[in-house]
Amino acid sequence: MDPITLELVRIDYLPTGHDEKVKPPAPWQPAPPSEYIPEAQTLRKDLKPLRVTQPEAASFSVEHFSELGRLIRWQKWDFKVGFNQREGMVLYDVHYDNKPLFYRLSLSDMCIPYADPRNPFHRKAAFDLGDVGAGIMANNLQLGCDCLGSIYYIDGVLVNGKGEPIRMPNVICVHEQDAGILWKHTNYRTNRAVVVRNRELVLQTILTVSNYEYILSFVFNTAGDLAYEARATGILSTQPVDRDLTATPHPFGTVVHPGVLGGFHQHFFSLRIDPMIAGHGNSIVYDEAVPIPRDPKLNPHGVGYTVQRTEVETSGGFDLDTTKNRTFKIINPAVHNPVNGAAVGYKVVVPPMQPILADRDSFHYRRAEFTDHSIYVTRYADGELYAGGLYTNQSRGGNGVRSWADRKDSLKGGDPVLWVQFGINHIPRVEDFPVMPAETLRVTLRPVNFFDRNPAIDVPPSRQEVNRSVSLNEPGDDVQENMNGLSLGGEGGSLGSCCASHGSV
Ligand SMILES: [Cu+2]
Repeated sequence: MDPITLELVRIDYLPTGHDEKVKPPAPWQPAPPSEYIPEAQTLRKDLKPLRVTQPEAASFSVEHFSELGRLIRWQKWDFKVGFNQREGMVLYDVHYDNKPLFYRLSLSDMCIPYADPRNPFHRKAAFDLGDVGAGIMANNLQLGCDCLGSIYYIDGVLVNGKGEPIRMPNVICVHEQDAGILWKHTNYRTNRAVVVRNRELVLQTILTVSNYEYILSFVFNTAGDLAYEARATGILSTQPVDRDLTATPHPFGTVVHPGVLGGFHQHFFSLRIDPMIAGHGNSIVYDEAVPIPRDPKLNPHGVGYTVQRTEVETSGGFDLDTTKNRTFKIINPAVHNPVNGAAVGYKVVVPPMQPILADRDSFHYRRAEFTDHSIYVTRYADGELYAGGLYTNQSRGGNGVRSWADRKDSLKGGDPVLWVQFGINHIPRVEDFPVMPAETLRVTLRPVNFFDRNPAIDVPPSRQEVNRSVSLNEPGDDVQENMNGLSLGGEGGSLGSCCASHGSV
């Protein structure tokens, strides 16, 4: 359609076979339904309630530092939370134990380029933040549904298409969760065990962009880790496919239901990290573990390896290398760890990602400037917040993190910004339909020689008096004594003592 004259210009018929040929229109062949709504299912009946209760309320506090601004304190962490139309949830001024860590953290963009090369599918490449907006598409999160336990909700205020302010209720939920064991040791001489559970603070937001959902969270723990988690769920973006084509695999997608093709596509997320590890003046380095050559005196058995550090001195794009355990770190070269003298830092634990498959001359590649490297490093510049550029809609490239990195700015004594790309190549499964179980990805920012010991050493150990867990074993079961959390007797304690107050039982 010509958007000015509103005239119909052309109708594109979809290719529905294995090649680019288009068949003439034919009567629709009805397909059986496949619904995700519970009313359409026979629901299983053997799932018992699992309730999250915090009888003394949650361990975090929230201060309003402005009408909309929130300052959250939890387990030595403090940070400010913002919310905007494009990025949704943003964190500012992140500290641990009053030590500065991050100036600003946000998801900067997303791109989902599709594999089908045929007209009109070749256009499919969604920029969920740049084209649509993670803030404006944020869900109104519901108690007991999207978040369990004791929840604090944060509203956002955005602007609608007429320039009027609109309140976006419950766009961020804040809660604690138990994430299994954080650390444990049993002294094998005394049998005394100490167990500390991994309590996490989660800030979650969910966006719906037509068919798809993204569940996006910042996750803090008591050991100084800050993770960014993305869960992809919702409904695949599908296209019609001929019903008689199931004998051979489709070259550009997976048949997920009769007549329904889930096209291959890549998901790319770009997390923007503006660091202030122990203050400003940070550097980006990567460490690699490499074998050392055989040497008759030093390495006669050929087993030796060491770690080599490379400083990123100019802006650019970088890749992981699992053969070298290449690990990117943000360090403060002016601040040294009191234990070993190393520059204090945080490492970036990023899952491996296949770079964009569209070729370098394609519009997918040119527009999605962040999809070709796991790491980009730029020198801070005002206005450079979004990895795909300011205007992704109909962009032709030339504005985004690849272009900024190409300036080859010196990072010496500078102000680096780290862009961490992660994602999946989504080859759909039948199990992804009619609604997809979440695919979860996590980037973790983890202290390296930042503290003078395990920062979670002072977290109170796990105790049955507090946790009040319940044994499901019947009296007389062989394992009953091990399960009750109380002393089994015996010399120097017991396996059971790990969870009871030491010395009191
Ligand atoms: Cu997908």
